[in-house]
Amino acid sequence: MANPLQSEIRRRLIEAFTNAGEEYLSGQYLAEIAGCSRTAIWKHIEELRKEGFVFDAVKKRGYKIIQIPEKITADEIGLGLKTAFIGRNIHYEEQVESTQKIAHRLATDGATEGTVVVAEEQTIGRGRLDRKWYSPKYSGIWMSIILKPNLPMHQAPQLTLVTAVAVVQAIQEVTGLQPQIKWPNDILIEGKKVTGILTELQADADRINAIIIGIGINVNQKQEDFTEDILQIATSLAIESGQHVSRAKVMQAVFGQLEKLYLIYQQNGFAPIKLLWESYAISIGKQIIARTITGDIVGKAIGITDEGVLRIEQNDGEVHHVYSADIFLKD
Ligand code: BTX
Repeated sequence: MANPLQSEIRRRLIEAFTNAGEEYLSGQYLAEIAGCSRTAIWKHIEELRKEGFVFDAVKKRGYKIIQIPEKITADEIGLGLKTAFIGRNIHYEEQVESTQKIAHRLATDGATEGTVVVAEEQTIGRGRLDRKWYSPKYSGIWMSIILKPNLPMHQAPQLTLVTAVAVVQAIQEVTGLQPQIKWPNDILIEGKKVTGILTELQADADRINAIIIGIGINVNQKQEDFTEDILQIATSLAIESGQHVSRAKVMQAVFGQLEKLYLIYQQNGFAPIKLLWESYAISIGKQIIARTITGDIVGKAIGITDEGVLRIEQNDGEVHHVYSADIFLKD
């Protein structure tokens, strides 16, 4: 169904079902709004069924979508999406090495701001410092969002914090859970990691061409799905909420929250984001160990600077600024 006419019919169908809510739509009506025959509508509905959409079809009333597929499809993400640009252009793949890699290529080729690369599975999903990010099939959200902000390079790390706030709010919105942030990029529930964020830059000289924000969210894994090495430190939204969670809904919520915060950030700067970030931060006010590449810094996390840099006060009162580290809470 690659040709543009077919895609347009499909887009109109999805839009009609989005607007219809609980109502049934007749084949005749769908044919009219999509500008094709009823037979063509029927074929499109069969295609959607094959992709996992479940329709209720009632004689003389028409069709209603009652279940959306386990797979994430670009159409499913489009169904009900309210953003202006984030997630409007979805590049979907079944299996990739890393969505970051594809997003970098698309950004170089001129992809528009807000383009998202999403995959059902990553074989070489990566974290910071080339660490591994487990990204098993169909159970999480593995995606990279391309942003093109007009920012000096040193402010780019702030976008990791903007994203962390957006993900916390999206998880709250969809599941009612109350995640917390561990500086700079971990999102935890009950002390266990549910999300990692990896921000990468494309820049020449002092100009940012694009920022690629990689977000990995554990959604429907069960406890036994985690490998031995992360069993004790990882969790998923399903484990914490006790129910299956729609990945598409979480993605839509992330797009919505991120777009809102990104616009606030561009108009009003980092100050309002900083306040929100600190309200969700787990480590502020606590004794921590910051493991940096040059050694450990031990002290009290007293906040972040306007650049998003962590401030740690040592026992002798000296305040350190930490740009990159892994944080451990001292109990
Ligand atoms: P990080 O370096 O802070 O975290 C990596 C560490 O987290 C690993 O060393 C491991 O201990 C633990 N870990 C690995 N996989 C998981 C998991 N699924 N759940 C919980 N803990 C885990 C975090 O880096 C940044 C992760 C970004 C992932 C996204 S997914 C889409 C995009 N593509 C890609 O390759 N990376 C990003």
